[in-house]
Amino acid sequence: QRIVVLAGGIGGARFLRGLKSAVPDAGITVIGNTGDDIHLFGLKVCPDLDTVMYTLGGGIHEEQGWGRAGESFAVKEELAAYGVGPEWFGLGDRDFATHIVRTQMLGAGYPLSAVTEALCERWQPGVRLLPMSDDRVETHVLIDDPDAAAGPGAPSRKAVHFQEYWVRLRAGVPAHAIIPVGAEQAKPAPGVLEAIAAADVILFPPSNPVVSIGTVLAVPGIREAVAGASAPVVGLSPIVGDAPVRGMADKVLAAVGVESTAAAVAGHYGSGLLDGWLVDTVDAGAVETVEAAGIRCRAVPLMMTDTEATAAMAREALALAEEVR
Ligand code: GDP
Ligand code: FO1
Ligand code: CA
Repeated sequence: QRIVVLAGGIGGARFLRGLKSAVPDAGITVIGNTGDDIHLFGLKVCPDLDTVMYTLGGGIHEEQGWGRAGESFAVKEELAAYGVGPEWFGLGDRDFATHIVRTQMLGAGYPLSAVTEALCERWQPGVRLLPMSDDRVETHVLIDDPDAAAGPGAPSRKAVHFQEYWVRLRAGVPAHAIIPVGAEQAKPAPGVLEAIAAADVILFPPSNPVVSIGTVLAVPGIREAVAGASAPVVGLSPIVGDAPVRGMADKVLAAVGVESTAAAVAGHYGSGLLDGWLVDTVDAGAVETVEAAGIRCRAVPLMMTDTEATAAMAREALALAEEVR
């Protein structure tokens, strides 16, 4: 069975661990979000690809959900002693090695897809991990400019990198727009469209619908390929009880005018994209609304408390895919 999963970081990675456990013999291709990528200290950091790679490869910091287990921060402290920031982004010593290898290979001319494959040689995630694109795409967020000069005609807003909005500002200021800079010119990475076309099932894990899955879909050709695929497309809601299970997805949903409910997120993807949608049992009341929108919907437990609970979610998603096939 060939399964394609569009994934962000933590929500995607944890779901994938359950999916692998549920169907150990499946061929899983992950199309990872690279809109969160950031250049720091001359190094290219790919948070969502690394979160998937470390989680499935056994190197993740489990409680935190991102970064390496057993991490130390000597390099960060030394950089700070030179007054070199940003101090708000926590790159650990072990993690730094990944970014050094990646940046060195990119500098030697390898595309990100080849570099990711090389990094996965070590981690053996047990899935084929593809970046959505080899081209640079960087999500920026339009916020109010606190330093804006007053007066008519003066610019009052500015765009900041997604990580600055998410990590430094903790999504605590209003976001007026989410812009995947470079997406329009980006091409899907080699293998992405082929995997979607050849898939038996396409899954949207409970990843952020705007800045994770939304960014993958913003690469021209990917949304069209998913919508046109012969495989059923089934998603799992990251919103449970009208709030994100973790993180600040409600803030970026508001920025694109979508309510933080399981039904609204399904409607945001739409029946043009989704054939099936899973909501948590606490949101059973949403099933009717989603089905009225032309998307088959079931209410099942959606809390990824451990691998077995997550595997059960994956089995439910695959069962729903069979129903709508
Ligand atoms: P990020 O890139 O690290 O932010 O991770 P993703 O985009 O892949 O996933 C983030 C989303 O995962 C958040 O919006 C959470 O609501 C969702 N999430 C995290 N844990 C769970 C869970 O146990 N169940 C569900 N349904 N969603 C979850
Ligand atoms: N998230 C934080 O909240 N604070 C950090 O300092 C931080 C550092 C970091 C370093 C490497 C990495 O791969 C991820 C890191 N993250 C950090 C997580 C990451 O920025 C976010 O989870 C996602 O990109 C948000 O979708
Ligand atoms: Ca992310």
